[in-house]
Amino acid sequence: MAYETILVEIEEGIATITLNRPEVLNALNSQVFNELGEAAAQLTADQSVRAVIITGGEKVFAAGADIKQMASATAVEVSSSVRPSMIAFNRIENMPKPVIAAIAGYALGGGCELTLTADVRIAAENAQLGFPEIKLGILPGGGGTQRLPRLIGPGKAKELIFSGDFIPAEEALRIGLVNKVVPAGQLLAEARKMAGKFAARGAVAVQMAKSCINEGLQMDLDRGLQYEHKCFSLLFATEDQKEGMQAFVEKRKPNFKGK
Ligand code: CO8
Repeated sequence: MAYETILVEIEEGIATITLNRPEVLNALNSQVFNELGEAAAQLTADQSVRAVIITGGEKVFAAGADIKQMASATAVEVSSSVRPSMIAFNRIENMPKPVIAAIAGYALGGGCELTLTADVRIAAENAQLGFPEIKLGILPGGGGTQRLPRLIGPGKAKELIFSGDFIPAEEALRIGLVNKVVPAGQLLAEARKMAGKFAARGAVAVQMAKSCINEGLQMDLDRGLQYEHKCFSLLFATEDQKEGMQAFVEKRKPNFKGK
C-alpha cells in the first residue's frame, strides 16, 4: 500500500516505519493515524518481518497530535476521531513481534504516547519527551494516562502530565521512560542493532514472551503465572525449542525457523 505521511521500509526482516511530515515536526493528524494502523496490520501479517522500528528520523520524533486539526473540533467529532488513533496504537502495542521506538528530538503529547505503545524506547541524547496537553486545556488522550503510569509509576506520571514539562533523554532514562540513551547520529544504527538481536531469537518464543508480559499486566499475579505456564508449555511443541536446546547440547549457535 502507498502511504503519504509515513515511510515503510523492510530490510533483512526488520521493518522501519518513519513518520514523514517534517514541515510540522511530524504532528500526527488523522491521515497519519490511519496509515499507522494500516502499516501495523500489514507488518503484523508479513511473516518475513521479525522486528519493527518506529522513528521520526534523526531530527524529531513527533511534536504531538496535530493541534491545527484539533483546534476547532467539537466533542462529537473528537469522540469519533479518537478511534483511528486507538486502533493504530492498539495494533502497534499488540503486534506479535518486538517494536522499538527510536526517538530523536521532540516526542511530545501523542508523539510520546506513540512511543509508549512500543516494547522498547531508545532515545538520542537530543531527545525531549513530555506530555504538554495540559497546557492546551486537554489531557493525554492517546493512552498516556493509562500506559505512562504502568511504565513509570503513578507519582512520576502525574508530575509529568500535570506540569506538561519536557524532560531530556537522560532524565527519561533515570525514571524508566526510555531504555537507553545513545549519541545523536547513532540512533538508527543502535535501534537496528537491537532489532537484529531480537529478530535472531526464536520468533514464536519472542511473541509468547511479549504476550505473557502484556497480557499478564492486565491480570492478577495468580492468573498471570498460569498464563505464563501455558505459554511456556506450548513452546515445547515448537521446532525452535528442540533446535535451541539441541544447539546448546552440541555447543553451536541455534538456527531458529520461527515454528
Ligand atoms: N500540531 C500541529 N502543528 C505543529 C505541532 C503540532 N502538535 N507542533 C509543531 N507544529 C508546527 C508549528 O505550527 C510550525 O508550523 P508553521 O511553520 O506553519 O508555523 C512547525 O510545526 C514548526 O514548529 P515551531 O515553529 O513551533 O518549532 P519550534 O522549534 O519553535 O518549537 C515545539 C517546537 C516546542 C515542539 C513547538 O512546536 C510546540 O510546542 N509544539 C506543540 C507541542 C504540543 O503541545 N504537543 C501536544 C499536542 S496535543 C496532543 O498530542 C494530544 C494527543 C491526543 C491523542 C488522541 C488523538 C485523537
